[in-house]
Amino acid sequence: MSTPSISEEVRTALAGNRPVVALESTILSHGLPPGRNREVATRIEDVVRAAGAVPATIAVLGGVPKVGLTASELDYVCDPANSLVKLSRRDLGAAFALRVDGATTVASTAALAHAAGVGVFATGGLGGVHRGARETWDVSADLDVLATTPVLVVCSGVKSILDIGATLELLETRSVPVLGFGTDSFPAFYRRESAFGVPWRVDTASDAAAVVAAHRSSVPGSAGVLLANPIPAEFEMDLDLHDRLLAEGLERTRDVHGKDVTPALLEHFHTASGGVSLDANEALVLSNASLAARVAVELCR
Ligand code: PSU
Ligand code: MN
Repeated sequence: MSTPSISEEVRTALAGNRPVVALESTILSHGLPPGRNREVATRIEDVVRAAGAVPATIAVLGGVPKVGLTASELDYVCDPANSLVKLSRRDLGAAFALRVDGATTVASTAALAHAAGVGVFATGGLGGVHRGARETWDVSADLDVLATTPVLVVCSGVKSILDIGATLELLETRSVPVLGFGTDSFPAFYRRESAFGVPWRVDTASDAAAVVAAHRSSVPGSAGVLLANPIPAEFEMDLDLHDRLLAEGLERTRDVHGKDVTPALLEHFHTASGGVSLDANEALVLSNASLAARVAVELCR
């Protein structure tokens, strides 16, 4: 991996062993609509700072992997006119060599964060095993990267557009610890609970940090950890609306393939919910960013 270009602020924080939280850019370029994405980008960074950590949003600009974006770089990433390419980890070499502008997914953000020395990462939802994966083989590279990259990913579980049970089975197979934050149920993004439990529950940021530290230092061959934080209760989506959007979304995206599947499903939720899903998405990302920052602070103690 070519060494990422790390912003001055992030570099200084890392050198001083101060907390840093990595943030992905695909949620900005492909997960939220133009305009709203730029507002959310600022709010996420503000929330991380308020909790005492330095935000490091990650993207590839002109073929250069950037860790920590300036305000004008965030403008660039959020402007649909620049048509950023969605980059998973496998796309990074091509993006560097061909000098592409691209947004990083959980998989590529985690890889670049680790290369830069950042061990905590906040996002909205993790990619996972898609429904129908038995036929399509559609399993997000996010899972593979978590299994091989020593980064803590804080998210609100996975969307029910995915096969949540299969996603949890794969995380078990790949030895990725899954911690529920203040919950015994694995969260389903827009909903606080799914039909599935979590193997471990933690109720404080310091307990989460203690588990991450023990996992990293004492479990041979260990890699990433998933901390699943339910959406704030006041933003949880109504169950009937959720189920209707899900059924419609799956139906309408039946002919979509590859990396276009997840953005197409997200787009359907946002356009068909009259903004409810956008508010939910923003609320959960901010909550995850805040929690990630608190855990990063604890890890630096
Ligand atoms: N799930 C969400 N919101 C998102 C994504 C997933 O609820 O924005 C994005 C993330 O960047 C994630 C990527 O890493 O989609 C997964 O894409 P795929 O399923 O193509 O691996
Ligand atoms: Mn896929």
